[in-house]
Amino acid sequence: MMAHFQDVSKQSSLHPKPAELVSQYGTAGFRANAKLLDHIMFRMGLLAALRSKKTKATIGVMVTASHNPEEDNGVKLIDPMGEMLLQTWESYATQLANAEQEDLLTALKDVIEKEAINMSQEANVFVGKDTRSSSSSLSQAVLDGVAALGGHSKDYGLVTTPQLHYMVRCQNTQGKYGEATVEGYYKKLCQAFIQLINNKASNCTDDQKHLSVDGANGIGALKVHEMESHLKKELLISLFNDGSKGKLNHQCGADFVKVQQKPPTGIEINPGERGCSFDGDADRIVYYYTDSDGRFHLLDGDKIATLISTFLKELLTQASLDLKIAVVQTAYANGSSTHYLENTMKVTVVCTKTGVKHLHHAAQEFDIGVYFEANGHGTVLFSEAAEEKIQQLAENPGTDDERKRAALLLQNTVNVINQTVGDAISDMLLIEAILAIKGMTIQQWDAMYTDLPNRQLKVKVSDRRVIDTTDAERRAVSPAGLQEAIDSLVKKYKQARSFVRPSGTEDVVRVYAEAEAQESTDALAHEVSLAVYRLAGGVGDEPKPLH
Ligand code: NG1
Ligand code: ZN
Repeated sequence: MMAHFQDVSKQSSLHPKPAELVSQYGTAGFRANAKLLDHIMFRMGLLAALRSKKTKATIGVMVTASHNPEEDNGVKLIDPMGEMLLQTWESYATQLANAEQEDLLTALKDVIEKEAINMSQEANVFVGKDTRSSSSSLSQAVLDGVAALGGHSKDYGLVTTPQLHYMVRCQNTQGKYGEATVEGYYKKLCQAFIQLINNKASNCTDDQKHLSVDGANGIGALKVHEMESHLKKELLISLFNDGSKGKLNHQCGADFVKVQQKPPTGIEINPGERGCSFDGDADRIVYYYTDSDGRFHLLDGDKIATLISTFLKELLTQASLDLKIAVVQTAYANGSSTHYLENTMKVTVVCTKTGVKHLHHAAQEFDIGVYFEANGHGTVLFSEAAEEKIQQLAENPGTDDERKRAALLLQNTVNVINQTVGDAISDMLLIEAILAIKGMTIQQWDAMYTDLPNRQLKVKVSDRRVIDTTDAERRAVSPAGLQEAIDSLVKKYKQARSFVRPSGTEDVVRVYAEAEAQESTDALAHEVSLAVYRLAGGVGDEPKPLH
């Protein structure tokens, strides 16, 4: 045991912490300029080894900063079932990351003691990285950290975030979830996709099978390309922003498209054709098309959740299966989507705080939990009991044809979905299958409900922690007077709603507004930004009106 700590001391001096740097394990792990992350990576290697010893299972470490600019990087840990790291361990992550060089061993021993970790237990860690130029040396730092505690690691190299989550779950279920290889991932998803597509409404023309994909110049592009041969020409993909020339996430990718509400650069797409954008680590997806008047239409995470839950609900009815389905959203969900889900579709809707872990946990409370952030991160969770019921029905020789067809469709839907985390590739395959089965165009999908105009803005303040929120972040409890100010601004407009919260991934306060018309939405977003600037310690220039 002492030998381990000697190794840690020796190795950690090769990954020194810049003095006085303070970092926090936020909404999606650590994220910062890549130059500030080497020590954190090493220490997350250490922490992953400890987490593995504690859980007696394989743990994942993904090196990525998702939709952030190329210069940034980040790291997140993956728990045994492919889920986000347990919340109590997030504070250990923060403690380890912030320990000054000479205090690292004390911080490490503190975790070991608090968690009563048996240090003679084996440790196994899977490591993956995105395509950022900094990712190679940073993932090496993670591997060094695992090795310093005598842990074993497997380096998956370039993979999407959800692929690494999938690997971890496969490994810890002894292959029950699938084979823990990239090939195994394509096989599982594509087989299910092909089986689903066999139920399509009519013979699809090549036009209907065609989809333009914006790979955000990131890892998703490489992986879509790798997967193509498994699709047996049932989906014809034109890949744009594949990383061969453009910069990662620059003027492209899911975050750009969602926030700017316009198509990415570098994509060619005719009016009416379907396009979609991944983010930098391929755990988010949004769809879009341009109509014959040249108007851009975005189908975000809310539209995706609506399409998927409608499909599942229809199948449950056809299969006469009594399973409780719910949709989990955040405050960023468009008000129209919530209204449609509750009043037209009559499904339960739950609102949680921003951050996938919150949505994931809420979704686990139901037989079938569909969760999506408006930005396109989401998936579907099936309880074990739900999966069993579906399987029994599919395999029961007494089941009549209609029920059997629905049960088989449900079974293949379960298999095409990555239940560990939101997955752009898996979501794309499911959406394409649903559209084909229902014989639905993207315009028809878009017409399920009409989004309220909405706007997201950022305000810089000197310390964003002065803003505290409640009610799933829909109301601010501090600083004094801010919520009252927002309330009176909202009252000025029809169908209006607005809220503010400190970002967990950027040093800004986010402002969200929606209202009856785009102009009033933009005015409201601006007025609320001003209120934040004035009441929460804004820095730099005062926010300017949008028009
Ligand atoms: P923050 O920066 O906390 O708003 C953003 C997204 C989250 C989530 C995380 C992690 C919005 C408004 N926020 O968090 O939904 O995806 O990044 O990537 O989209
Ligand atoms: Zn991402």
